[in-house]
Amino acid sequence: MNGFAHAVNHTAQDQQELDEWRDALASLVANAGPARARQILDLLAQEGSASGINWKPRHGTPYINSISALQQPAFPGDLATEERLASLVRWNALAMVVRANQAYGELGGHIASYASAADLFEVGFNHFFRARNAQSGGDLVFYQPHSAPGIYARAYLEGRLTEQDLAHYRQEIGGPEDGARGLSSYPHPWLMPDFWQFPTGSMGIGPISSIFQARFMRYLQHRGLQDTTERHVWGVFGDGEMDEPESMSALTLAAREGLDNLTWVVNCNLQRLDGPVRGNGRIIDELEALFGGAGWNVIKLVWGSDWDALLAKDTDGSLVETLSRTVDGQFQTFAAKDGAYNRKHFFGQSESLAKLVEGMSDEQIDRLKRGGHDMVKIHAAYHAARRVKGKPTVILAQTKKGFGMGEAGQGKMTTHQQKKLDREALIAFRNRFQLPLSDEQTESLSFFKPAHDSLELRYLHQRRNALGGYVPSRSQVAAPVSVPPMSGYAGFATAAEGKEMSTTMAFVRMLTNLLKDKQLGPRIVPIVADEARTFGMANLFKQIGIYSSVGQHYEPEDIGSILSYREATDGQILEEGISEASAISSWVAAATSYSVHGLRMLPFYIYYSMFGFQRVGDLIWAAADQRARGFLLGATAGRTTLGGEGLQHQDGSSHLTAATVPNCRAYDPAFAGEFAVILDHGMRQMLEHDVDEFYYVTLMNENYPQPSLPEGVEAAIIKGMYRLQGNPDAQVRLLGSGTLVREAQAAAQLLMDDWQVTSEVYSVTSFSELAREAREVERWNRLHPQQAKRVSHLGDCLPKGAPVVAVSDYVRAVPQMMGSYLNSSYTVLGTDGFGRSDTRAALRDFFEVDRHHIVLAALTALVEQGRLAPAVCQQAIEQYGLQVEREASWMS
Ligand SMILES: Cc1ncc(C[n+]2csc(CCOP(=O)(O)OP(=O)(O)O)c2C)c(N)n1
Repeated sequence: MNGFAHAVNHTAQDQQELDEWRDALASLVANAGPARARQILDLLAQEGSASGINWKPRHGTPYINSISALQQPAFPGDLATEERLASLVRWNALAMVVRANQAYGELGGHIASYASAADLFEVGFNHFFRARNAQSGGDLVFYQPHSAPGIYARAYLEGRLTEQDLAHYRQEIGGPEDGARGLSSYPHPWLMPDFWQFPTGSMGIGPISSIFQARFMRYLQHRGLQDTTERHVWGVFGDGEMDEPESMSALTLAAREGLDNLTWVVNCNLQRLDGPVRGNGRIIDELEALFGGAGWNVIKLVWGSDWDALLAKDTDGSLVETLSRTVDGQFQTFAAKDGAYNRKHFFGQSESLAKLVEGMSDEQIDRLKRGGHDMVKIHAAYHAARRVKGKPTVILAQTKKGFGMGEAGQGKMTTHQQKKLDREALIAFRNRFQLPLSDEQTESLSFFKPAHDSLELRYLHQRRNALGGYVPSRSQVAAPVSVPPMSGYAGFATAAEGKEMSTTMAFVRMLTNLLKDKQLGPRIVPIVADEARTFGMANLFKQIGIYSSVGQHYEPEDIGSILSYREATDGQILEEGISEASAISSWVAAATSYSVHGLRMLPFYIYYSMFGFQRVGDLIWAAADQRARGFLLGATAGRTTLGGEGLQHQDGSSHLTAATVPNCRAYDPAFAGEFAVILDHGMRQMLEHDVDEFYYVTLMNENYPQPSLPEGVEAAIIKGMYRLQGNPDAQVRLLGSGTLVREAQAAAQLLMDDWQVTSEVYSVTSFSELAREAREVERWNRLHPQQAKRVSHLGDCLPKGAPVVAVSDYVRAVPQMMGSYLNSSYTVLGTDGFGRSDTRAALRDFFEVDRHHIVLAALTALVEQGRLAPAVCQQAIEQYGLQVEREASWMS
């Protein structure tokens, strides 16, 4: 019985007509089957809109389960044992959080989220989540982050974590000191590299990542690199988490790509941190419409088995109708209150409702389960999801936040942050889940694990064996891929002999060459967010094709051209459209393939540098956590080099942010030859030497003559700087990075020609790498006062002596990060302030990073050292026509 039928006011005659139509549908389904019924409904829908009736189907169904009791398969497990196991996991998870907070109040942690998700996870662990092993690649599972205590508690029962480990939850520093593992607050592969695969702690990142992992499995399949047909991606996320733009932004892509290898379970406990997710509405309805509209298969898992009997008795539809108009804020209150309250305030709303529960005790009403707490219903939903073809599935599972925490937390506004339970609440929890614990064990929060040969543990291991092993588990075994010699693909750059090109052009040429390498070529994954043409990569469209799961169903407009837009199922380029969040998620999927699929891939994501760390910085941070390996190429880089594009496009800060990511190696090369060295080094580190780091390199669109690489500078380029010209006895030392090296070189010439000052010029390829090593050396020297002092590369290049002037196309803070490690006078010029559109020359004058300002800075430093007369600076200002009363770039 459908509650919506009652929305129309009608007479008895109308009712009869409605009943006839409904009976006709029922007999159609019974006699001709659901497929025929769907066909006829489709036809009616078409007629309904075509004939001017102007009818559209609602994007919603009544507030009941999508899978009826009749459709659900028999539960294949031992329900009682699984429920006992779930209760134990619940207890150990709770004990872990409460114990940690009793010992150290500041550690934090969550109980209520896992309490709501426990059954959703347990059914997955016992029946669906397959592990990777020698025979199969296994499933990928994204865990709701604040459910981590439950995942640890299960690993404890499985014998993968010890009691000592649990006792060191959120004590990642103290744990190892006590001979235990410290357990991360949330899933962090960086901190628990053999356990967690995917970082999900920042809301929204898990959802979008799971889509692109599922998509990448298809990519590997279609390109013939790996058979991923049997593997599945599972994601358990929060209903509040669905608020994040990242959670929602790739839903249509998942449907378009037909990702039936993806299932999301949205834990709809109707609460987020502060309160209800949609107090005045219903999040499940909203998500049903949204996912359904995007093309997903939607399974609503709203009510547990006990409701089946009530719904069967609901002959006048009043139960369904009442459920379908009760808002979430009210459902939360019902969750927080006992059976007597629910009898009075929910079932007491009408006579027919009250009748439904007449024979039930308050206790029984209290125990009426929501769908996400009923293993049989959960199993039915997962089972159906795994059988759907051609689209991803979302299971909207209604649960109670803090389920089983009783008065202390279930459905309470404050339950998210509840981490302490008093004696009474603990005993109530023990009783509620029938835990085999004495009062004393309960009060002292003892962890509990049944005997090794107990029915429970034998069952648990047997289930995991059947599913191929234990999850979560992260591996890092993948055969190395050898990198071809640089001379082959980058000889044109290392021996450029003054040929004009931009570093972006040089990159594209190197990439094109590398793609032809038999071993490495197929492992390369070029990724763009609708900017391939901007970076001169259109030639690759035809050469290697753009990946499309369906090929190309149209004749491209430019079919005759050698640059023709070619989509193909085995296409290599991932063209993600105008979504940097999608593109970086795709990059992460490829950059973690060595671990997730045991197959080393090499992704190059090239994008407008401004739309990287600034726009999707948190996704990059998660990539770092996940030990991603690949290249991020910030193109059209440099606040004064991009020219006309202006304030929102000119990047002056990405190198500052990149420097804060510990395993990101960031470079700002000036010349194509320098870039070749960085590319070669990075590829060897990641593909041959198994180092968990990734590379961020800025590329520019300014054309200029490219010098050949001087001999023997490779190691220095990687360390961050090398001498381009001049001698160590010069009066001043000039450092430039990126395109502004050329301004430094021009300034050296002016210093000599106009002021007879000698200078030494360095190309700084990475201020952050120089600073990192100098920091390390400084620390070592401080901690080893009696040993011979170490010297950093920076110290080697720039010993105490002549003044140093540095210039970059980034904010001053970038070169300043190495300032405290220098023993000489240090002046920094940079591009602080908002960018704006103009010519490069005008911009470099405006930001005071051009040759004239470098000369003035060098002369000023020499004056301050008493080596030149003060009047020299004034002369320079006049000679070069420098504006002295203009506001600073960061003020205007
Ligand atoms: C990007 C981001 N913003 C905020 C948070 C803080 N935070 C952690 S959990 C949470 C509420 C989650 O609610 P929901 O997704 O509904 O999950 P529940 O705990 O209710 O199952 C918030 C706001 C975060 N982790 N990440």
